[in-house]
Amino acid sequence: EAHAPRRGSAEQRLALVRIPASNLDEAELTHVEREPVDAELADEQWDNYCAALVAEGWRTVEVDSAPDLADSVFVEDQVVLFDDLAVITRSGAESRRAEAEAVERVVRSLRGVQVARIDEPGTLDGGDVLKVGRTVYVGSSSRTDAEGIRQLRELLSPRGWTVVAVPVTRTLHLKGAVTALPDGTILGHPDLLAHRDLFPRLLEVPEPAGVAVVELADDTVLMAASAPESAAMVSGLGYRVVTVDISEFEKLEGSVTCLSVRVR
Ligand code: CIR
Repeated sequence: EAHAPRRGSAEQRLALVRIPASNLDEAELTHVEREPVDAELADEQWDNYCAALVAEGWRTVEVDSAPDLADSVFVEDQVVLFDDLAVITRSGAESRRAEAEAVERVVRSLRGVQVARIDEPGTLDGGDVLKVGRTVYVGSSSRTDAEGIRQLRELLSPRGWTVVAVPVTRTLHLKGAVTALPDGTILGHPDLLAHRDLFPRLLEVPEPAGVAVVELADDTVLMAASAPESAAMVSGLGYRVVTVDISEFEKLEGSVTCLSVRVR
């Protein structure tokens, strides 16, 4: 249970995380071939990921472990925050639906957070949701369907967000193809992105893994060690770039974004 200061106050920089499951090596795979996962290394990389958040001034809040839910470490897919509204998702992969319950419990313990849900039959994964200013890009993917997008739009339109749906065909999730820098510049990779014209101010990064950045502060982002040229490019734009090695999670189609949910 976490007790956060009032929302909007400067101290509240919480990140939800969830320790890797014992059967992590059974995680869902869609676009990549299965490779052996080193469970011990995965745990170490997860610890380092959490330590990097803490070092940058975030407080990590652990969702109760789910030893049998292989993909539970990818907590980002289960909930998305829009100001004071937390939207609990309904996973596109049936094997992942049971992850939501414990995530919802933690979110409900956060002060000042209102909870809504994507309901059956809609599906939506947090990995398909990219917020840039008051625009919410939502991937229409193998995980997020039209009904999920419709429900999200219905929740967000009255709250002053614009939901822009983006067909996703080449990656599992939208955020496998694009994320954004703190200044709103979209980072994308030409091989992964099918509809670049939907995005204003798009910068192409040299490596596929380089599209994923987590905003840690106005001037700081977190990136994967597997994308050194992209990290150098972002660093050249005047950002501090913190890198973490997440090789074991990348084998399972995870990226830096999906290992936490940032609550501001
Ligand atoms: C899955 O297929 O659901 C997981 N193996 C990977 C989820 C990655 N999530 C994300 O990028 N948001």
